[in-house]
Amino acid sequence: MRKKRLMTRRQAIIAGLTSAGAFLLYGWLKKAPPTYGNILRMGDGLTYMAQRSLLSQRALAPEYQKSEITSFPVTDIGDPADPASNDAYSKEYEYLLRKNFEGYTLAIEGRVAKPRKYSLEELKKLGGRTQITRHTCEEGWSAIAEWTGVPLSTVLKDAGIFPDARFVCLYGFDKYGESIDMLDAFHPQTILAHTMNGESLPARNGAPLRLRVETQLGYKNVKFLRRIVVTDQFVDAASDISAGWSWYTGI
Ligand SMILES: Nc1nc2c(c(=O)[nH]1)N[C@H]1C(S)=C(S)[C@@H](COP(=O)(O)O)O[C@H]1N2
Ligand SMILES: [Mo]
Repeated sequence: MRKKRLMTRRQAIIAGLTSAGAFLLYGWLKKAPPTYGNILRMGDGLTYMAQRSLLSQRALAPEYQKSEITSFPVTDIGDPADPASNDAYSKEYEYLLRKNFEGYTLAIEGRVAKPRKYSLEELKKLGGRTQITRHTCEEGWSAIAEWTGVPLSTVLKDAGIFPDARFVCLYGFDKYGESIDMLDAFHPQTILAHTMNGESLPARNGAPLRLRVETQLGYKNVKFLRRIVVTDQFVDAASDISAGWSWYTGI
């Protein structure tokens, strides 16, 4: 009688360990970054898995006081107000900039029930969030600014994303693109910013609309937004301008 009970307990422990192993393996697979398997993007593995395991998925990036706001260096690939400075700036952007973005729209398409275009006014009516955060560029500088914009989650919900949606690709008027996963897209500090330090976004900081994704390094913050595409599978939206950096670099 006693022996039988012991056996049962041992079996239970073995069964428990086996399923714990399976669970861990499953957990690991779920934390593998979407670039998994791409040799050039191997560095994503460590950061993605470590961050996704260690941090609460809702952890907020630090927010600062108005007195801590700093200036932003001019580090861009050219001045969008002077499209001749770089052919990445399209004629379309040049035209909109000259008209002070009258008639500008942001397109949202892909895995959404209502693909559509939003004017800036329509976006602003959806709601807003203001945050003073630190932008950290992978090239080694950082700067603090106050950003106001509409949460990306609000826009995604308004467009009616399908349950199979997994990634959000964001494209600028220049030849720049990035994709983020749904955790970053639905992060409360992930906003489409139209206002910087209380004034409409200056051209060089991404007018009329830029992404602020405070959980990621600088280059994920796509400026001059023109189009958002929701996908059900991983799309490495990085262009030749941004492709040199890891897909995922959580901070
Ligand atoms: N469309 C677009 N977005 C972009 C870039 C770009 O060249 N084009 N550069 C990225 C990089 S590397 C950084 S550090 C920030 C710089 O933002 P800032 O110009 O407001 O300082 O924008 C990011 N977003
Ligand atoms: Mo950057």
